[in-house]
Amino acid sequence: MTIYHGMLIRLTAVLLLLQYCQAKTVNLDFNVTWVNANPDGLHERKVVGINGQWPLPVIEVDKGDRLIVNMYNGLGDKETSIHWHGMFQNGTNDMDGPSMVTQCPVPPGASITYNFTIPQNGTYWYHCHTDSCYPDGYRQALIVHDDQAYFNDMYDHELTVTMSDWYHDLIEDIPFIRTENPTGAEPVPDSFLFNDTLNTNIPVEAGKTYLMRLINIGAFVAQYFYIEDHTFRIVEIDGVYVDEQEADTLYIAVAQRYSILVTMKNSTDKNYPIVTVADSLLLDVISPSLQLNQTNWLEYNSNAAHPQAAMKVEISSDLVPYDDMKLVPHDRMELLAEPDMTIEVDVIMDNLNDGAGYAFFNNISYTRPKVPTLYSVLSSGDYATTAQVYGEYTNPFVLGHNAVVEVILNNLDTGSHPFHLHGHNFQLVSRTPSYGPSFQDFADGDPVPFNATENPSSSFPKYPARRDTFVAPPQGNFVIRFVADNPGVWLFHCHIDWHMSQGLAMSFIEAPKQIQERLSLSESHINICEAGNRSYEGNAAASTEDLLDLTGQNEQLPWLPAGFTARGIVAMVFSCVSAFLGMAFIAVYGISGIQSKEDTAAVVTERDGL
Ligand SMILES: *[C@@H]1O[C@H](CO)[C@@H](O)[C@H](O)[C@H]1NC(C)=O
Ligand SMILES: *[C@@H]1O[C@H](CO)[C@@H](O)[C@H](O)[C@H]1NC(C)=O
Ligand SMILES: *[C@@H]1O[C@H](CO)[C@@H](O)[C@H](O)[C@H]1NC(C)=O
Ligand SMILES: *[C@@H]1O[C@H](CO)[C@@H](O)[C@H](O)[C@H]1NC(C)=O
Ligand SMILES: *[C@@H]1O[C@H](CO)[C@@H](O)[C@H](O)[C@H]1NC(C)=O
Ligand SMILES: *[C@@H]1O[C@H](CO)[C@@H](O)[C@H](O)[C@H]1NC(C)=O
Ligand SMILES: *[C@@H]1O[C@H](CO)[C@@H](O)[C@H](O)[C@H]1NC(C)=O
Ligand SMILES: *[C@@H]1O[C@H](CO)[C@@H](O)[C@H](O)[C@H]1NC(C)=O
Ligand SMILES: *[C@@H]1O[C@H](CO)[C@@H](O)[C@H](O)[C@H]1NC(C)=O
Ligand SMILES: CC(=O)N[C@H]1CO[C@H](CO)[C@@H](O)[C@@H]1O
Ligand SMILES: [Cu+2]
Repeated sequence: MTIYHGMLIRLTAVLLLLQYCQAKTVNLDFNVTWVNANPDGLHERKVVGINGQWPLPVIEVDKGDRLIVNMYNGLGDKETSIHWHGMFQNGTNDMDGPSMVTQCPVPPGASITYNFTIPQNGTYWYHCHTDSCYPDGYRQALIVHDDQAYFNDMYDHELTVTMSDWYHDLIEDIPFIRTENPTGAEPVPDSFLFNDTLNTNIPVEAGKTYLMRLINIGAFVAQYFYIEDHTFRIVEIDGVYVDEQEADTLYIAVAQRYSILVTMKNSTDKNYPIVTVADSLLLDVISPSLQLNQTNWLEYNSNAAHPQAAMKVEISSDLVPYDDMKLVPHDRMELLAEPDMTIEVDVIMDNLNDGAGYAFFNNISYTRPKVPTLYSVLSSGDYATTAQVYGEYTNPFVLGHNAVVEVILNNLDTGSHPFHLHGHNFQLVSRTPSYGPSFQDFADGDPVPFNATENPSSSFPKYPARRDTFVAPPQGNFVIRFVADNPGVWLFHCHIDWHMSQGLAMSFIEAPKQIQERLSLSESHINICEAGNRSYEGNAAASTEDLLDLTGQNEQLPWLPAGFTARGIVAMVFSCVSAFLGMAFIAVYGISGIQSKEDTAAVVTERDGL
């Protein structure tokens, strides 16, 4: 018994040592500055570069490594920060990156050091998380290699491919939240990129199997993905290994990742289109010059033709993507127990009294606090478990340590939204409607909130798929579960950056007492706040005297007086604006958002006539 025990201890020690020896530290210096780029060949523009380069460096680490990124903000005119999308940051919540949530934004001329270990594996990405900065190019893949992945001996080569939407203007120069756009019509991208360029040839060897890591690093538009005459096997979603599952088409919303195994044909007489098609249902106006579909190639033979894709005709009926809810995690983690806490949220888009369009969880449009929420946790002592401290407009929910948390999300909006939770992946336990051609039909009827009688937990999957970004269908709903086993302040938000800027976010303050035990505010983090004249202590209103007094907190604007409708605002705005010749575009922009819900064809016609 004792001998056995002793051996066990020694064995464990050796194993730990092995793991420790293998893990390394990856040190990176990021000097963030503006550079020029022209990825679609249509327009050169200013983009956020790192060390003078764009596309940005792909970060590759091994499971268990420590990543240290020393970032200097050399932009001169913009604050910034980095979020490591999908990283749990277990014990390092202050390295998560969202401004005014876990840190102050880094002002021009200041630096921050991100320093954390990566005990996970799979496909991730990093992006700016201050205001709307990542669509300006500040986003790239982060790959965590794993020498124990179950599919390691099932492929010969590995590839990483990103896809994204792309704007020709700086985000700050694109009008969006404004009276003239009461419906919140999202700016339509100018193009869609494939690995930050277009017309890519991916040279492949006949007969070999490739692990392709696909990442939508876009700001807005989801993309369908398929390869002509090839099927593939899905083996990972958002860092979670799944049992291999054959599929031919994927729907990849912004922030989502898929790893697939693609086995090449034996013949080398042809090259095959890799097709991405932007989900046009998300777009209010589609200009005739916007190329929704892109052809890139699996290049078996550089001398053979590179044919354009013969597109599947109707997206909704022909391009039926694989339903991510059907995937089974390879670790067979079972459905979590009945929740200790259930959070039910309604998603709506509406106007506030400036007439502009905003987005809401339960009537609250997320508004930055005056102190980063994590710092409020660290400076509020026993009050940390009281949600009120974090202010009404961060939409805070305090989660008990190790509680099973269920989020029921009712999407009362006619658009679909990809929701992301920081610090966790979560189980996908229910979604209505389920994937398929009818997904979009829901947009036409009334919203369907979650109904527990019709979808009891006994109908939930035994081994639910897990991921960190999940699409809520138009006017449908979803239910997710996770364990609050990662003390920290974690944002839950729509990953469409436009909607995020409209306030579609809320805060989970997970196990605040345990946060206080594990973390303290470092000198370097305080310096960053001071450099930007921000408070780093007290409640959301920066009060340190009475933590329950939120006087002076940042608030959303008041609601419109009853009786005002978006349609009324458009009419009003249109009559004012039409007096100004050069501004006609803006009026059409706003109006088209409304009409598109009824008749997209009419919008296009109207635009053509302009
Ligand atoms: C960052 O890059 C800019 C432009 O190349 C250079 O002027 C600046 O000195 C660099 N700063 C740091 C801290 O490396
Ligand atoms: C990174 O964090 C580890 C663990 O807290 C610490 O030992 C190390 O000094 C840090 N490195 C830097 C460069 O901050
Ligand atoms: C995609 O771009 C990244 C960064 O430029 C590069 O490292 C990677 O090899 C590219 N992928 C393919 C398939 O060419
Ligand atoms: C390619 O050839 C190998 C070896 O002959 C065979 O096992 C495989 O099935 C072939 N693949 C295809 C797609 O025909
Ligand atoms: C690709 O999209 C463009 C418009 O975005 C369309 O005109 C073209 O017909 C599409 N190509 C195919 C092959 O369907
Ligand atoms: C949002 O406000 C509306 C109108 O005041 C009210 O009917 C509704 O119950 C509110 N919803 C929530 C979830 O608080
Ligand atoms: C939920 O579904 C049950 C069974 O179909 C129905 O009787 C009930 O009215 C529904 N509840 C709501 C709130 O719609
Ligand atoms: C965080 O670490 C604790 C152990 O310290 C572990 O129990 C928990 O599962 C981890 N949570 C996540 C999300 O990594
Ligand atoms: C911070 O405040 C001081 C004094 O009020 C002012 O001089 C300085 O310009 C401010 N700095 C920033 C970055 O706003
Ligand atoms: C977070 C995560 O996905 N971890 C996985 C890493 O890889 C091992 C196997 O090597 C899996 O069991 C984990 O689930
Ligand atoms: Cu959204």
